[in-house]
Amino acid sequence: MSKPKLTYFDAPVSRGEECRLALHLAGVDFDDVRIKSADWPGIKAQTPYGGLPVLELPGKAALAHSNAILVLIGRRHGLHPADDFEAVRHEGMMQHVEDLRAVVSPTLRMGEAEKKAAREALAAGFLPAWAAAAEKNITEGPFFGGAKIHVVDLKIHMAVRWFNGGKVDHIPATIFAGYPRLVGVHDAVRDHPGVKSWYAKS
Ligand SMILES: N[C@@H](CCC(=O)N[C@@H](CS)C(=O)NCC(=O)O)C(=O)O
Repeated sequence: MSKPKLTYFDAPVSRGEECRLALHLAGVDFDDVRIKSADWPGIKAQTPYGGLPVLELPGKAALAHSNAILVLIGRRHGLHPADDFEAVRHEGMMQHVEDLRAVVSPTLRMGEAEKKAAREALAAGFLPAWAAAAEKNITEGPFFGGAKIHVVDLKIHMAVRWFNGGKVDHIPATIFAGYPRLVGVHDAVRDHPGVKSWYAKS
């Protein structure tokens, strides 16, 4: 292996896409390996913790867990704060996105009636509380830490994008509309030239 390799499912979403975006913004030439869901059972046991994404660097053991991967990319390429206090503030927000995924993802595997009830309950309680906490921690914008984009912003963007436009059944398309800083981070990432250039090529 001569260059970094990022392995994820064949979809432009979630933990894998935020790592792809980070590598792209960092200017890293990487192998973007996209696996088919049907191949996953044969690959799972070879990954460090049984999940994707996985980042492999030449000559090193495979790395896993999206936040750990993002922090490494961010530290090496100026996309994570050098100040240790501000870095942990960013990492706290990154964990907040993982908390959201941990609560919402199980509904993907539910039958229709159970899913509807679970998601309506999330829309009434957990999701507004999650958004309010995120909003409170975002500084003056447009990005989480101010004027500059960091890996945390990619993660926030991906989380908000998941719900935008009513893509998640039984969750209103406007679920985050009352949180202007949160929506502002999503929009600032969407409009960032480096992010646009990734979607122009993919
Ligand atoms: N904490 C891990 C979670 C990894 C994870 O659960 N990834 C999902 C895809 S987003 C996955 O691999 N699902 C298949 C499985 O768990 O078998 C991370 O942040 O990367």
